[in-house]
Amino acid sequence: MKGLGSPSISIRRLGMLILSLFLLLLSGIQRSATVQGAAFRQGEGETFLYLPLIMKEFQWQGAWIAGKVVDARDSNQDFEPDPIAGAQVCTQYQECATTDAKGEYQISLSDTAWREVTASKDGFISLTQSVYPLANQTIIVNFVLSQPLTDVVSRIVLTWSTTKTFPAPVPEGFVENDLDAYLFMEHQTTNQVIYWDFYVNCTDCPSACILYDYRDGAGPETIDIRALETGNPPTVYHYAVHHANYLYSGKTIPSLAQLQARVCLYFKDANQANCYSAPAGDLQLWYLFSMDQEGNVTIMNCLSDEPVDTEGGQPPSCP
Ligand SMILES: [Ca+2]
Ligand SMILES: [Ca+2]
Repeated sequence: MKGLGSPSISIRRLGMLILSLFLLLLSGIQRSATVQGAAFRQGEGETFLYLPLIMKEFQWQGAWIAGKVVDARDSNQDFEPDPIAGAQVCTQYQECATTDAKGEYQISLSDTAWREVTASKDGFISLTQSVYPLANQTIIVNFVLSQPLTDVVSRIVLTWSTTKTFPAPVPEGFVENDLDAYLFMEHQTTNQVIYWDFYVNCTDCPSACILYDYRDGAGPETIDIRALETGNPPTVYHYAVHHANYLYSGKTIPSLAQLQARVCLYFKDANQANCYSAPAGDLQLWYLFSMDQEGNVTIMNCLSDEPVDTEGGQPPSCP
């Protein structure tokens, strides 16, 4: 049926107008109410619009971002990162908190809009992370800060998230968040691999060492390349992150990306960090970069399922 004067068309238009107004209203009250169900029914010559509906009570109690700010180094060599007191942690809206003696902070928010959170402290390189706060919940955002490198060629800091954002339950008996940092040093007399089971003391180590290993939690696992090796054939460095129990669990535990695995790279005399997040995908090894003996870095940033060769020190490759 055509024609502007058609009564049934006008009623439908009226219905659509009411629906539009309702949706507009709904978008405005989304934060404070949950609305279920809306339905149309067309009778003889008439259109009924059934508006809703069930309004669930919602009590806004607040939203928080909290966490810990630590130093990437282990100055007192207790195999724990040193807390940083007096660091400023601020969102892009200047909602700020200062860390206490344990390096801990908490910011109270007035809404759940997306936040960029920056941690800074004099003498350290600032870092920023993005987060979606949740109503009536505390989202954990930890920071591992490094000073600009003066006596170390490169510092590689692996972290992951303690906030469980993956929907499926983790099967009993599996540690779902044990990530391990690996540094392969290729083409020496024999290849060498620095990792959790080859835990060299940084004071004694001339070229590279791992500062921490965390079996679960959120890291950090920090590897320092203290001096570039010389010699022929030249050394090639390769850095990768292994999801220790992923294959073992039949890939039923969350992936590297779901654990929000993140690596920040620091280089000597640079006053900023380059940070990378693990690519999405159901593979166990994240090969992030290689570096030659001159310090030239090639970002690989791929996932693979190859096993970690700690015996022969064969470095990873992209599929
Ligand atoms: Ca320490
Ligand atoms: Ca680990």
